This record gives sequence, C-alpha cells and structure tokens, in this order.
Amino acid sequence: MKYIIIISLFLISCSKSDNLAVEPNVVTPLYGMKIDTFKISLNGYGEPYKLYGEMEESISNRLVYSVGNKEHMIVLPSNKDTAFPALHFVKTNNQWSFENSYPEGKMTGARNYEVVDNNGTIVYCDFGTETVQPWPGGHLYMVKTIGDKLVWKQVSPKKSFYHSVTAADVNNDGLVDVIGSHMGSYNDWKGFAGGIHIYTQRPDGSFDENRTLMNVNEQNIWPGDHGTGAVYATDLFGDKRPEIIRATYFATNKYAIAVYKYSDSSHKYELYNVPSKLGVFEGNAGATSMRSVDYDNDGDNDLAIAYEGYINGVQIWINNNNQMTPGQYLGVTDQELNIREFEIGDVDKNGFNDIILHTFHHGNLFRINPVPGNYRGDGIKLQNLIWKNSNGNYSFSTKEINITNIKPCNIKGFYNNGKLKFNGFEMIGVKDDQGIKFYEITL
Ligand SMILES: [Ca+2]
Ligand SMILES: [Ca+2]
Ligand SMILES: [Ca+2]
Ligand SMILES: [Ca+2]
Repeated sequence: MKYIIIISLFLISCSKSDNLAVEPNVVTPLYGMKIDTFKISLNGYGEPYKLYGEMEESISNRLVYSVGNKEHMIVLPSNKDTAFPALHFVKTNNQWSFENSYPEGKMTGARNYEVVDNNGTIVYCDFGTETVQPWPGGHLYMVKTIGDKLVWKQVSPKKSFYHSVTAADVNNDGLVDVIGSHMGSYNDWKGFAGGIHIYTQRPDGSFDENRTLMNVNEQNIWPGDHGTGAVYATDLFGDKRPEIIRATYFATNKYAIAVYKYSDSSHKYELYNVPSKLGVFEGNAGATSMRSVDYDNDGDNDLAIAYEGYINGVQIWINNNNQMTPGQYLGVTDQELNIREFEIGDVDKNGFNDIILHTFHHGNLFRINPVPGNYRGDGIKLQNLIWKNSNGNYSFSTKEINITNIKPCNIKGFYNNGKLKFNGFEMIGVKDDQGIKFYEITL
C-alpha cells in the first residue's frame, strides 16, 4: 500500500531569554526554545487530528538521536485502536522537517528502545495496544539510518507482549544481536528464563531465534515464578563479554534482578547470581527499563533501573566486585512525576553521568500549577527532570527552570553532541485548521 503524504511545514523559531525571576530560588533560565509546527496528513488514516492526538500522547514512541552532527527524530504515533506508520523527521539548517512515513515500522504500542551505535542503528519493542484484550502483542524491530532515510527490519517472526529490548553481541560473532523480554507470546517459544527471547543476527542482517544460548534448565536451579519487566545486556564484569541482566515485574517469587553470565564450559548464558537485597522492589514495584552507567566513576558498569508501582522512579544498582547491590533511588508518586524511561549523559559536564527523566501526565514536579480543569497547568518546569550526579550522589537542583504558557502532553530530554534538549508535542487548532507544535528546549 502506498501512502500519499501532504506536508506543509510552517516554522516559527524563537530564541528566548526569559526574565521571570521573582523568588530567590527561581533563577532566570537561559534556554533557547524553538517551535516547529507541522501539518501532516496520511492517506487512509482519517482526520489528521487523530494522528496528531497520537503523536502528542506517545512518549515511549519518540526518540531524538544524532548521526554525526545531524539530528533525527522517530515518532511512532500509536497507543490506541489505530496504528500509524512510523514517522521520521530530520533537522537541516536548524529546521526540523518531516522526511517520510514508514508503514513497515508501524507499531501499536512501542514500549522501549535502545540506540545501538553512533550510526543510527536502533532497536525497538512493541507490546501491542493495551486497550485490546487479549493483548495482541507486537514485534521487535531493528532500524538503520541510511543517509536521510530509515530501513526497518522486523526481528521477531511472531508477536509477543514485548516490554523491553536491548542489543549486544551475545554470541561473540561480531554482529549485534537483539534481546527482548516479554509478558506473554504467540510464539510456541514462550521463553525460558522468564520470557526472554534472544535473536542472533546473521551476516545478511536477518535474525535467528536462538533458543539455546541461555540456560533452559533454570527451573532446576532457581525454582519459582520469575516475571520479567526489563532486560539489558552490558559487560558488568570487565571480561569483554556482555552479561544479560533481567529485572523483575511483580513476580510471585520476588527478586530484583538476575544476572546471567556466559559460561565457557557450557557455552550458554547461566544464572550467575540473584542479589539477596530487593532494593525498591521490596515494595510493590516492577521494572520498566534499564541502562548501564558507571555512576561513581570507579571504572565498572553499574545499572540504573526505572520502575513503576506504588511509587515510580529510578534506582541505581551498584557493582561491587561483580555483586550488584541496591543503591540510591528516586521514588515519586504519580501526583508528583510519572517516569518509565530515562536517558543518561553528563549534562552539566562535571565528569559524572546524570539521569534525564522522561515524564508524562500531570505531576506537580513537572507542571506549573496543575489543577482540575487545567491539568496541564500554566507551563512546565524542567529542574526535576534532571537528576544530577555529584561524586556519585544524585539530587535535583533547587533552581527552578520554568517555562510558562506551553502545554506539551509529555517531555523527553536527550543529550546529543554535548547538548541537552527537551522536547514535546502539543496539538493546536481545531479540525480543518489543526496542526501540531513541536517544542524543543535547549538548556
Ligand atoms: Ca552476534
Ligand atoms: Ca562480562
Ligand atoms: Ca561503577
Ligand atoms: Ca554530571
């Protein structure tokens, strides 16, 4: 099926230095704000406002990344009944423009992604829409950026409720492999090890289900129900071979994370250890995404894990001589802040990696004065979206970064090429005159 795309691009760009300092703890923020307004229509997908509505709400589904100095953005506008094609935007001469739509990247509920390299290779997982029961599931994808174009590859042959995805060369053949964690599958491969699927890449870029690389005898050594919310692969132990780390999601037999290490004798990933401490998972919490970060600059990779539940936030897991122990955590209520994913970068250039929180909904640590009838409030504040790291200790700045009079549905921050930029979409207009604004705030 072909789609005819009519694009009108109106660009309003402004650089702004506010002078709103009225209280001692409110500093005059120095930021640049750029607003691009898009009008996009996709044939066969109904009124444009439906597309804009999904573009606005999609939070896991928006990613800004760089290839060299060029910025790209992928938006996957879907979380309800209609799945739209993947949208790709590129920035040229400081102007965002809509490049194309990609029906082969259409997802019904993109949940999680990982940027694999500096060449614009990204892996995605789709869980399928949660508004349909039973869950229809979705696929794992790998997308490559070729010049100004995208090339999509479906990794999984059958759909699963994929909740998390990571990429690493787990069979040590020089080709990056894709690992997804799921909460149910339409494949007969339900997934040993709590719903983890490993797909190893072939030289031609296609993928094999690898049902043997992870130990299938787990139940003999670690009995019980071990649900999985997130999976990540990184070299924790400095032996140049990635470990596979799996984090819990409301398992009957509680654990926090389980670390799998490649065994040179069995040639499989074996359960290496399960930390005795549960950290924030002691309470009612399940993992949503995970990244490695050497948060204390001691040379070994530690982990940062985002979670949801009675509180949501991010917890650091400290790597002590190959044993992982829970460290500092940020725990906030939904009324304060809603977080499921995050980015990492040394945004204040103090030598320690900070955490950039991606937030949605109407938390009062994010919205300025959200009240019933005006839940998006009178603007947004950004200081609580940057969990700053000073010598291994995280905290928020007390200096407010307020941006009044904008009401994006959610905000994500990305640290690319030494710059921290937050972005969000906001629908504008009514019916025929409808469009969508893209805010980009550079700190
Ligand atoms: Ca490989
Ligand atoms: Ca290792
Ligand atoms: Ca470390
Ligand atoms: Ca820093």
